[in-house]
Amino acid sequence: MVKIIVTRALPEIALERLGALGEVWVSSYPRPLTVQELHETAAGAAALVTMPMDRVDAPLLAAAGPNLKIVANFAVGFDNIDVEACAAAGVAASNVPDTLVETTADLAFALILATPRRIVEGDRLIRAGRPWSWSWDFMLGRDAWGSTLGLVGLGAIAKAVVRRARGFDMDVIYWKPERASEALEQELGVRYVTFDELLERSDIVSLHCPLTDGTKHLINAAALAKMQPTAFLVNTARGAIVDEAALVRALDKGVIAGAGLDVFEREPVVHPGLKQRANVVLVPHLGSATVDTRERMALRAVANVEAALAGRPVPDDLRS
Ligand code: 8YV
Repeated sequence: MVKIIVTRALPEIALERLGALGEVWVSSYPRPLTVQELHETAAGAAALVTMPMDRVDAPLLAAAGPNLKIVANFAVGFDNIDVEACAAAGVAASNVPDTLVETTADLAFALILATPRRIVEGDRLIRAGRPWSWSWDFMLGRDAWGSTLGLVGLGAIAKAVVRRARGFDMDVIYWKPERASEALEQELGVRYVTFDELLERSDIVSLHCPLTDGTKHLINAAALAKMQPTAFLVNTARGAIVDEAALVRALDKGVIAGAGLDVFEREPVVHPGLKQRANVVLVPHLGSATVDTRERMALRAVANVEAALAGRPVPDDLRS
């Protein structure tokens, strides 16, 4: 019987399907496996179902050994996977595209609304039992409707955000290294701008790019300084795209007006300077966290494992 390792619990429906393929070991730890645990449990495995916090690199592939056919990541982002090392080892590497687009766009939009409208801050005020009464200038925020929304990236999630932005009469501008086709820009009703223009013009900057060597700390002190003091930053992509220390300094100095963050540089650790600020909305990486979406993601990861173990082409193989 082949050995299948699942590094963190998954929906039962997915585990049942994996059970039909081989002997399944599922981590019961309420935390990611340590590197040592990951390497030890992977030994002899034919398939690894990994989470975004698991580092999949040459040492892990070596520790797993020659039986390994696939590393199936339970996430669309795959910055945790050294795809070249997988290719060199003849191991398929897959993600779960198309499974969480709308759900993550919902969360991004929730932050796009909640941050400028101070919704979480208001909730905290009431729960803390602090006195309040309506007055014309009580807890004024900024309009999200009709604002200029700047998207970094124009992938599937960004496009789903654009569709939502239409209903809020937003002017959507975007930047990514390679400009999209004119036809797509027209269809979506978005305008291409330079990175600097995006920072300068946006009322809300929302990040929708993968984490790569090129995007690590893309939003650094210099980038933040180009944003308007009334502007907000929203990140539902990956924490390390933002230099968190620089963001805290920018918030302290009023360089920008606030931030809505679903992802962090050193999850689950969150910079203490962010936790202290009322104008920051913090969400514990819930972008894809709905019942239906997590099931869909798990079943998609299982489908990749099924294909690899049957010797069929892996639908979401990331190797080019
Ligand atoms: C979570 C994500 O990481 O798919 C991704 O890349 O960031 C999220 O969906 C995933 O749900 C695992 O917790």
